[in-house]
Amino acid sequence: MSMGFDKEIFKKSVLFNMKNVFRKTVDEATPEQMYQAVAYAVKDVIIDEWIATHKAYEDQDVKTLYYLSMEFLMGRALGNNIISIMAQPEVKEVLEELGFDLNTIEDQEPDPALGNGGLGRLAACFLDSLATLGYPAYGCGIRYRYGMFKQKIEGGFQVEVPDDWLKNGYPFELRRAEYATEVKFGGYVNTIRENGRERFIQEGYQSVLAVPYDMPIVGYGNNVVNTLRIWDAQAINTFSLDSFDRGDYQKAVEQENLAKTIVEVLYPNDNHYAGKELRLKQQYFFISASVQRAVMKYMEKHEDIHKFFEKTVFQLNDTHPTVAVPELMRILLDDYSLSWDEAWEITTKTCAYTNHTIMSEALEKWPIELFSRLLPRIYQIVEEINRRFQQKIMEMYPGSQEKLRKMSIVYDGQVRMANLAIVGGFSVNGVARLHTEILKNQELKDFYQMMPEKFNNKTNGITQRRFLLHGNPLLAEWVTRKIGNDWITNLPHIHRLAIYADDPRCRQEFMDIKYQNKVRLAKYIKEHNGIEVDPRSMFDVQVKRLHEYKRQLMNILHVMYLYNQLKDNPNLDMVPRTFLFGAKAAAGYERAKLTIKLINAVADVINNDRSIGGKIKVVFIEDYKVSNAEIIFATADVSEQISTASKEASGTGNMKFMLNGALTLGTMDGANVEIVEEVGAENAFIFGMSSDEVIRYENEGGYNPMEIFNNNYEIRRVLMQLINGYYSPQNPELFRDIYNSLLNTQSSDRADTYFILKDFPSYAEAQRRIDQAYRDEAWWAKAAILNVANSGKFTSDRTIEEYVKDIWHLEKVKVELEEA
Ligand code: GL4
Repeated sequence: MSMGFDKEIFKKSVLFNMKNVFRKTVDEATPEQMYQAVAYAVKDVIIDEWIATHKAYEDQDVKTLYYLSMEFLMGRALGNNIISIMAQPEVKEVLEELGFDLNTIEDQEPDPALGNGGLGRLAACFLDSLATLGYPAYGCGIRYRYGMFKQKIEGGFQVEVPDDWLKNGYPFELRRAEYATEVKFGGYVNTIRENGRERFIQEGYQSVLAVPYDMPIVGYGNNVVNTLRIWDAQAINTFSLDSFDRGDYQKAVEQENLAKTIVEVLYPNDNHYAGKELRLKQQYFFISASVQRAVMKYMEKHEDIHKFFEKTVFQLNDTHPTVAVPELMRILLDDYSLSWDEAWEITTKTCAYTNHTIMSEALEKWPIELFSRLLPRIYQIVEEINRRFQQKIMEMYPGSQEKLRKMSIVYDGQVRMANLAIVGGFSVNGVARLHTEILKNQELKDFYQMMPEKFNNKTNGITQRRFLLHGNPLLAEWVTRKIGNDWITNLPHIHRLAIYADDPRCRQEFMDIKYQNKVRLAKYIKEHNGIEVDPRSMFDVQVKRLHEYKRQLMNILHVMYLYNQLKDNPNLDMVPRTFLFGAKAAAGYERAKLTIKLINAVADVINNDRSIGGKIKVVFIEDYKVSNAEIIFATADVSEQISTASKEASGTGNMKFMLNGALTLGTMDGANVEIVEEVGAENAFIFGMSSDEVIRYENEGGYNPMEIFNNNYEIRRVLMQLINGYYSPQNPELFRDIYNSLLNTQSSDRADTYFILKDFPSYAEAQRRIDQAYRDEAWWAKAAILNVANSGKFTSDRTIEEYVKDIWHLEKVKVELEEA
């Protein structure tokens, strides 16, 4: 129990909020109202720590991290906040006394889903770790009116439903109108002479008012509360327009519309750039507001803008926030009248960039026409950054058009954001060892050769507080009973579990907990999808965004192949298995959506075939999101991490599965490499081509999937079933596009771009090894426990400590609460 937490005061606070917000007593309250009242009561506890934290930061004049990100996939806050203030047992009791169940109350909260997948969830894990470790940090992002769409499955197809997460108000957020900031778009740049210098001013622009909403990020048991600041857009009051523009009705209406649309919706693309103008507006909107505020905050307490970088660091979460580089330059040049060299030194000592993908379709490149029209002054600055950088290239590589072509920031009519991020900062990092090596030796080779000192690796991590302590309470209690509870803030200590891996009783306890968790998920699936699953079967799980490179298709093709074997031989000796899928496809990604339909079509046929004796079940879990992820990870026996080697920068789901005792079935890709290194190859199932082999085929050619099709009967049979109506009798042509993607060369693309057929035989073979291994219960339990025991490296606490040491250079702060 936390020192400051008083059960009776808390109870009164719940009753007070119920009355004050809903004019109700607890007996009349719905679970949703109870959730709100409890959330307000928890916020009330947090607020004092929040104030104390910011006072400590001010008193100690700390260096502050601004983690700039278009996405924060937070998941529900209530349960985690209760855990972080160490009041879970007491809150549970209070609720029981009032006639409510804590889990039911937690389930009332909408998932704030202001992110797509791994990249946004990583940002959320980082905020948790920063607060728990006591580092001064802000997350800065956008308060999307609609977050990630909700997924419904209708007739096997994905249907996107808007996510109206703010419908009932969000109790944990705080509107901070006093920090509202103006952001300007469009118009033109004028120069005036002032004290013998040229000054640049933007005129004829439209502007919006950025209004911040703050959410508390509660450190675990340490009184530290950091802030996630997400910006809302509001129309600028017509009366505050320039006198020239006053009464310009047209302009007022346009500004109103701009404000309305700018934060309307999160773009639902993962690892894909759509090039929409509104997206660039979103980027500049939250970056300009965040950077302006960071500078103002610094200047409140400091005299000398030249030392800005000593107290501030901006981490750019992928290239989406890269306009921070020219925006900071603009403020230093135009508002603080610094020289170019002074401004450049400050900017490049403040900004650092993380690369999260090598997928070429994710590379952000804005047409000059669009960029300069929307951000005229920013574009001027980018051009000048580019001019000076090209000069540097020419000094180092005289006459090399090749180097200019590859590294220029403005080139071929486009502004290349990755190049700008690399040039405008002091650090470039990848997110797993293999990924960073690929950046250095392939994708960003020229930059690495020119500025090797900037490059470094920071292997991703996840927070054990959400993905074990909150998500898997049975296992968390078991671990604590065995080894004590310091794994909660020091995950490597979980290695002490290793000795229990050899104890038959512990193995049994562990597998019993897995079973209980399967029962919990089975109940969820029954309630939400109406499908029965057998908790005694092996759970083989692939949950992540749907993307061709992640190869959900290979997984379902293998299920089809297994089913064929069972049909040939109904007595086939195999361990009963439930294949679970969960994935959202970007709304415009047709092939990904068709893959969802295929999974559901296969599920329909197999789940209704009594002749196979229930040996295979296939379940597509609707609306995969952080809150159901927590209960899915807890159930898994097999963790499917089967991306084409070199394509998955890191993956983080892989770590969440490992922490919950699933064995990895994976390629040597992303962080899988390091997972296998920690747990030992004998406790994982590795298959497929290496990234070197994949890259060699990509560069030199020589892969022909048709050869495999012609020579492998089993594969041919499965592929034919895609086009002969086996799974779509009403419309045999339905899956033609998937069939074509594997076999036919389309325009520029090689057939089977992601080497599904190439890796299929070794994948099927690894699946056979799993079937065999699972029969040895003792062995399996041991390997599962060893996965948990060796997951210590993959805490985001470790990742954050590495960022702090190598990039951010922050100091830990202690927050003491005054006695009430
Ligand atoms: C991603 C990568 O695809 C994923 O491998 C990685 O774990 C994650 C966080 O670093 O970033 N990049 C993009 S884009 N979306 C992701 O999830």
